[in-house]
Amino acid sequence: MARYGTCSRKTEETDIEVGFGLDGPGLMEGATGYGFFDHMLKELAFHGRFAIFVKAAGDIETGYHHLCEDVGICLGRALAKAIGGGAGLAIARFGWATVPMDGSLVRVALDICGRGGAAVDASGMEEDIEEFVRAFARESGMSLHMDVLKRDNSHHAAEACFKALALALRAATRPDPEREGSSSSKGVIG
Ligand SMILES: [Mn+2]
Repeated sequence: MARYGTCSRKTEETDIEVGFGLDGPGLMEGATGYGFFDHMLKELAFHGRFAIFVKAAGDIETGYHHLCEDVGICLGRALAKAIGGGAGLAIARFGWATVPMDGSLVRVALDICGRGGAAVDASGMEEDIEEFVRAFARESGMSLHMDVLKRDNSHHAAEACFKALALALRAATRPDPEREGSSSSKGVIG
């Protein structure tokens, strides 16, 4: 069964349709209308071997805050659907990665536990992009820790954040064939 989730959401500020697949092919299709953000989502898809689809329109005349946050809400919900609440296939659940990009170094650790939240110390990352990360973690139900340990410039720091997120999320969403049922000792994720 394909591990793929979708989400559509329309507000007075944005109109968004997304899809998130866990099993390849490592491509992002569509566009948000914010070139740098698209660059980051492509990195997330490529290094995570995910399928990300995004169709987004928004009030970018006000800046990119609403757009980034709302794409995060939608992709987070789509990811949660793709994982399926942990009711079916057991997943590794935890993932971590430390990723360099030139002079920047980022550490990400995450737990797909059903209790979404982000502790982000991402000096150098744009606030709008950080807002995406927070919404994505919250709505997908992952506990995410993301720390920029070193930064040379904001582009490299942000890109290393997304590459580290991709590798950690890829590891966490891999099926765990040695486990039957839930990935939690409680019997349910959440
Ligand atoms: Mn780049």
